[in-house]
Amino acid sequence: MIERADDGGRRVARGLLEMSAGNGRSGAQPDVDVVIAGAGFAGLYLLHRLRELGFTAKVFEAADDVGGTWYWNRYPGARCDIPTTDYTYSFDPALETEWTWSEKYATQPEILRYLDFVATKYDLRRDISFATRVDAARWDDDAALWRLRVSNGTDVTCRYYVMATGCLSLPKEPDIEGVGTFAGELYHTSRWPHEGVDFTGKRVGVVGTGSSGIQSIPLIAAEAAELTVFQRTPNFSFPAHNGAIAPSRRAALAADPAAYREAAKWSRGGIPGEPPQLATFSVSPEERQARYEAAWEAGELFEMLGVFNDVLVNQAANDELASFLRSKIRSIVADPETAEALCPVDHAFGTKRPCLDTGYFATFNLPHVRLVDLRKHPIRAVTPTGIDTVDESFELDALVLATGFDAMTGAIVAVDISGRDGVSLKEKWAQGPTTYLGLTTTGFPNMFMITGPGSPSVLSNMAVSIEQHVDWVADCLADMRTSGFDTIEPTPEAESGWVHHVNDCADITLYPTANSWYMGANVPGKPRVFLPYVGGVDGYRGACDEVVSRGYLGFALSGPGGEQCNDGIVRRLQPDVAMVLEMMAALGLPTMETMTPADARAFSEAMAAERPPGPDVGETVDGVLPGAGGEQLAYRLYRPATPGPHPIVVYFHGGGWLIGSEVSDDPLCRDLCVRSGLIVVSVNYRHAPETRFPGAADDALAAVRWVADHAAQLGGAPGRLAVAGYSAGANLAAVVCQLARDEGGPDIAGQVLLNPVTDCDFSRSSYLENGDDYILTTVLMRWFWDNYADPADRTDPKASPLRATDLRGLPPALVVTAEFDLLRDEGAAYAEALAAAGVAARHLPARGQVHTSVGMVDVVLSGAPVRAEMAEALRGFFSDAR
Ligand code: N01
Repeated sequence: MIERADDGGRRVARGLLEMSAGNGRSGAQPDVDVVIAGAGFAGLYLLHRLRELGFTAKVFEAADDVGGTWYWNRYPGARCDIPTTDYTYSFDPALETEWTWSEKYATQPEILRYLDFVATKYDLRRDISFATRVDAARWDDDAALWRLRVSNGTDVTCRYYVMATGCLSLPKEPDIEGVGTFAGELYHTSRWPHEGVDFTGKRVGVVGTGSSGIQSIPLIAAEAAELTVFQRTPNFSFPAHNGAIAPSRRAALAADPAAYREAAKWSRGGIPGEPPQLATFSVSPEERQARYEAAWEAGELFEMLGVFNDVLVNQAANDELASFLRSKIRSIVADPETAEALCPVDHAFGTKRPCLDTGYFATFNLPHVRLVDLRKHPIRAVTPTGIDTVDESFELDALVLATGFDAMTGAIVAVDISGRDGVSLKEKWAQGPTTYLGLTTTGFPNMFMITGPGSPSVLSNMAVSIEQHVDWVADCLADMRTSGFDTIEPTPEAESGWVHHVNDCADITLYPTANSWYMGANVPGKPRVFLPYVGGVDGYRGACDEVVSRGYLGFALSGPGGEQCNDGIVRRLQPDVAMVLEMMAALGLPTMETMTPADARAFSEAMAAERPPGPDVGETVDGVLPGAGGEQLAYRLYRPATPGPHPIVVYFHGGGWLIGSEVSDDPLCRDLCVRSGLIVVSVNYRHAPETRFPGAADDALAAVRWVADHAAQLGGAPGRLAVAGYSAGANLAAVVCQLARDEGGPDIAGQVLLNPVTDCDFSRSSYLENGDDYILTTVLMRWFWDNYADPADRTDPKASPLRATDLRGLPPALVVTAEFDLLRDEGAAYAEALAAAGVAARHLPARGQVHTSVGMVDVVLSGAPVRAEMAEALRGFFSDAR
């Protein structure tokens, strides 16, 4: 039964009100329940699952037999590069006992034999039409079914249409001039002749040095009389160390197969193992080197990608590993010029699919093997007799194109698919694919993709990801049948939320920096969007499961059983913010309002001691200045490394007027200083409850005046001053701007307010929505206010600047609000009120952030663009700033 959870999302459940005729349907019955395109790993398992569930299903497969990618890619050296113990079905324990893999990385023939064994064991072929393609698929809304045109001339109707067509199945169109004129033997690695090719005594050229090229080149070299490798982009590769299956892995699997498979399902990449904990520069250079060497010896992709936890997010960390890998290439390849040409330098390690090889680099030490660097010597054209580069002609008997695929979307849009209202999928995806969970796409009801764009797919162990998708689809169809639904379609909101999430995950990594097929960059004219989901197999499975447990969140369902739509977005927090919240929840930290102020301060300091320090600035200077009450207030000045004098930003820390000091937002102040190129002076102020309202506000004004008066002594530019602050500190910054306007200066050029407290009203929506779950809670905020100001004082504009009767003439402002912050709405209201009063005010909503996250420098990477805008705004207040 579909659980119809009430999650606060919009939900329409009409029960058994509308029978199929009432839905405007013709009541037509399809030929089969499900059509599956493709009989590879995905199509075979889906057929099996559907049969078990009692659905009728038909598979159409373009090839003459089962196998998918393993049917087509028969080039010499073709193997998987995920350990075969893991690159295997896990759905049937009996199957696992009946099949034993012979090597760490099985060959293509062995994997194809395995798929043949599976097809035979479950008698799958009787529902598969081979040598038959789905050419076109049209959704018939009246009949609520798909009408397919199939290459054998028949038309087929089905209720559900599933594309199990593979991520890397449509070869990229050869985009080398003259390739059709070549009179010798021409091969593409992914369309290799079944009878094999004998290169003995031949002059062979290979274009392409991705996984296919790197696997095949050593074996082609072993036969050919001459081999010329035409390389456009050198690739990172390291030895597969193929051989016997690692005893440790075999033992772990044998000890408890079910637990092993379960661990794979909840791992990052689909192979059991803990995510890396250590950062590259947290260990000594010697230990770093030792770990790199160990990963090199392990010969496993995920060992290298996860050798440290920051390889794919931190450029400096990536550079370090890339240098190690380049040093290995130089140590293997004898000719220094060839070695240099083989060293990848134009992309970060991992951002293009790295390769595992067997003797690839050493092949270039053979006397009959030559590398042509196409960056230096581009191909002019393929000729009937070989290849002409701009400066040389190569005579070839055979030419091998290892030039890759139109990845992830190519095979899907190769079918002429039209959905609701006749919209074609190709048109819908013209700017890049948009999906919900990589499984479905709005406007195309009852269509599913196995490992589609927006799912972990190619970044994971495909076998595990395929099983998860197949299980999700099969379970979904069974749930729908039980509940009387027969159409399912993702809502626009759910889809756009998922697209945001997929991009958010990619944007905090280095992946988008490379011209890779992950980005669609290998196919001329293909839109540049990051295609797979980088949030991990575990995180992804969690999201898919959650969608189901929340009553198919984000899907509209209908059928004889009525209609249902729990609209909503399954992942709304920025991925790194979610990670921080999970880690904090796991620590089970006490809440501050349960502590004394002294304990809360000590706790806060202890937490601050654990965070990354933030970037280096030119210098920091600690000093004191006189506060409003005669006490000395500590300050820390952050000076940029550039020559001054610079304008000055006076900054006020957060902490609910109770907690913190001039150094408590140290990483944020450093970051703002570096990004803006301005001096930042972070000033302490007297805290509540020892000093209640308006002590902090008076100190803030005194500090700003002192800094203005002493700008030259501080090395700053006199008369050029802005203010900034975070949370309660942003409240003080806003208040200071009002006081300076009304009480004789100084002149303030602008204000940047990060998640400001602007009002004492707790009834706004953001309090109701975000008051419990995101660190700054309603009870904590109440504790802050209670300690700071008497109820009668709280409406004073000096405490609640939003309540000022006149906001005209205030300095230009940037107000940042976090989406999941109870202060969000009062911040937005302040920006709006300022703008209404004629102030040049801009509101920057920080999507997916919480109150504390934007300031978490080097922890919450998704906060960086927000901080960049804050710095830009500060700089903009002094448009001629040096
Ligand atoms: O394709 P690729 P692939 N002129 O796109 C070059 C999986 N796989 O078939 O980088 C000159 O990686 C192109 O150069 P550039 C695996 O996920 C797995 O090798 O675009 N050169 C590149 O060097 C893999 O990533 C396994 O500058 C041209 C190469 O051709 C994915 O499939 C085995 C060119 C294409 O590399 C694709 O691998 C094989 C041109 N006009 C594949 N056009 C295993 O399991 C393209 N290139 C081990």
